[in-house]
Amino acid sequence: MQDILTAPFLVEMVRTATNMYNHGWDERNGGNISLLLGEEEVAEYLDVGAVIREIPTGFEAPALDGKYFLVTGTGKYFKNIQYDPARNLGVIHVSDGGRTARLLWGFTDGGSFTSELPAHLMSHAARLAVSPGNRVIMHCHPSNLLAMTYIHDLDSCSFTRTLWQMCTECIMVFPDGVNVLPWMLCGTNEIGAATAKQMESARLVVWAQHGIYGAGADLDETFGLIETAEKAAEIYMKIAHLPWKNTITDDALRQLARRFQLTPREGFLE
Ligand code: 2HA
Ligand code: ZN
Repeated sequence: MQDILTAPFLVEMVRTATNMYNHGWDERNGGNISLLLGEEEVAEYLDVGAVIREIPTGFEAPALDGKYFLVTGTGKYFKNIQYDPARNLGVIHVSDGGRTARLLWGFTDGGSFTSELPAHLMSHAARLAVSPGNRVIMHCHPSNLLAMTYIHDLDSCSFTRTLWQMCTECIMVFPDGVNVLPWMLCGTNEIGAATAKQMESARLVVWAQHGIYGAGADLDETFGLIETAEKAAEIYMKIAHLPWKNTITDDALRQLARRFQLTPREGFLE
């Protein structure tokens, strides 16, 4: 059996969490990540039958029964993941129709998976249904996206159009746009179900006055998705209070879509 600390998925997780912390997206214990792993991949590093503990999830996720995830821990600081991955991360095997998480590795201080596991697992199920290559759900608190939810209309169409107008790359990176949820109590099955519902039509879901969820095929892609949306929000926050002389018009956005053969979210352009 190889040392899991050398596994490419673990190395990439540590690098990504560190990078997110360095971007200021994950203060204190803010943020959480889950990465879907293949059984063969896990079996190279762990005995999949050796269960350390069983942790009840408090919800059902039948579509994910039998699946393995590398997840961040509840109350753990992204800042510290790089110094002690085994304490701050865990590998879980979802069983019992999603009701139980079998801990196979990690959370060495007796800890548990992220408090946002419902939103993560329900979002994985929603994204896998529309995009079978999806592996990552990522949540964090980027300042400009958060700031924008205090001053911008929370309608998903209008929020998306503003982001698309803030830099030319945006419509290419997230042609499906962003969906916005109003403020809701976090850590609950309710916000999990609401997030998963929004994940059916977009890979980015903003939680007003809280943060953002992103979904993607790998950690790099998902990081890049959030990075691009946050960059657009940063530009918006720099100019929102100034008179605008120019913008990227809907016609320009359509030209981009044609040139790069993308289908912008239906009904989001006028
Ligand atoms: O505690 O970000 O949403 C981690 C969070 C909760
Ligand atoms: Zn959060």
